Amino acid sequence: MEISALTRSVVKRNHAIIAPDGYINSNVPGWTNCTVNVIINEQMGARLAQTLITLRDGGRLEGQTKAAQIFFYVVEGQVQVAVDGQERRLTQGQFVYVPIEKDYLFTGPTEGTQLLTFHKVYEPLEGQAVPGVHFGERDIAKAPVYMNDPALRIQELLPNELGFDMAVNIFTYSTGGNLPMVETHIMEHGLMYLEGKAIYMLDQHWYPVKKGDSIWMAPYCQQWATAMGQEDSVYIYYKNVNRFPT
Ligand code: UGY
Ligand code: MN
Repeated sequence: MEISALTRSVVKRNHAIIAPDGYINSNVPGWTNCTVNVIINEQMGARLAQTLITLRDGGRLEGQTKAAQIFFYVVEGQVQVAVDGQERRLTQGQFVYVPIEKDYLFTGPTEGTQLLTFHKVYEPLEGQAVPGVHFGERDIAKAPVYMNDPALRIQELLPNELGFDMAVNIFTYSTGGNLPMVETHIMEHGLMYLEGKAIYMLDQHWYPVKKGDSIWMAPYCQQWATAMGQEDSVYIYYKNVNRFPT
């Protein structure tokens, strides 16, 4: 029998593991017929927000980005999207990046469609155009080997251009793959595991994690990870990039 006083979730000063067992729903104006779990946001000290939206039949997300850009990724199911005059049906593994000050509308989801979002207040850069709407999809063929280790592959989902101040990448660890070093860096991360299992080290604490779990890493939170089990271990992650270290 499970004991309800236990969870794998932890929330610390410079990192958090958020497992789905502790989710409590939020209401977001304009987002209807859905449940919204705000997994990461400024209340925990973060400079990004990360949510998981689960849409029911008839679910609808209508709104306008303001100071913050929003990246929407289809974790499961499918949904119709209209952004800035462009319409598409997005299916599992596809995404849309909605820049600042754009209207968006998501309709007609299949029951249980799940969207993961990353939100960041946009920092303009003199001489660089503000990015436009961007569609794309997960594709292992577009994921080069990382640091000469064939067990590690990273796909960059957004263009690697100075106009973008956020990156969203998919990191695939095959069996036996691990980060080649403990990373210590100024960039912040939000992530969600899409597949498999792993052991993550955060600020010298060790955590077992699996599909559906999310992690927040503040700047300079030391990090290392290794895949566990027979399946690939895969996560999608946010990173702030391309701006001066003020
Ligand atoms: O891009 C990164 O910093 C990445 N290698 N970090 C991580 O996966 N924890
Ligand atoms: Mn990192």
